[in-house]
Amino acid sequence: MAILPILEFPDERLRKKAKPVATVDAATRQLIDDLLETMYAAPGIGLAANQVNVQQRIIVLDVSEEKNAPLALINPELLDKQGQEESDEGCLSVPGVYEKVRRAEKIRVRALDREGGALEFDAEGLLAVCIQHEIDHLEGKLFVDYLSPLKRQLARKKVRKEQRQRATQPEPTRLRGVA
Ligand code: GNR
Ligand code: NI
Repeated sequence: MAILPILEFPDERLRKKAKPVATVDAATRQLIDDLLETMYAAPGIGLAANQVNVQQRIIVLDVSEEKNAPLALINPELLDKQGQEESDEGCLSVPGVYEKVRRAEKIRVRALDREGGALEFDAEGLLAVCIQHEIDHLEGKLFVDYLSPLKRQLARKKVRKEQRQRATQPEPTRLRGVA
């Protein structure tokens, strides 16, 4: 297991479109374990592989209160979207920034699980928000792309400030999570 460094806005590597996973194997499962460890450590409720510079279509999530419901989705696709809802979002790649984003309220998702088996399910609430946020990452899209140019500029400044503060703070007191 390993905690991997998370890329931060405006890193251009976050803009690459991640590639479909051709075969789900032991290396895929190892990567999923590392993504989950990195997500829990941050702490966050979701993480996409390309946030740690792995350009594969894999996302992990855990929206449970107890942080005991890890979910890994490989090659996730949105089959259907219904309704609209606005909620506050944060992103581990845009530390310190929280803004309202409008997303579909209910979604139908198709993906492979960590054994390579086919999954299809409906999601709503925080899980639906998080899955849409993570699939956006796989497309090279960030939640700040939905904001006005002014707010995006402010987000950029805020990330720089966070990075500066982190550089002058002792490691154990670092708090970067957004969960
Ligand atoms: O930890 C996270 N919290 C969160 C809150 C509201 C909407 C989306 C998210 S995802 C985020 C982790 C992250 O950046 N995943 O890519
Ligand atoms: Ni994110």
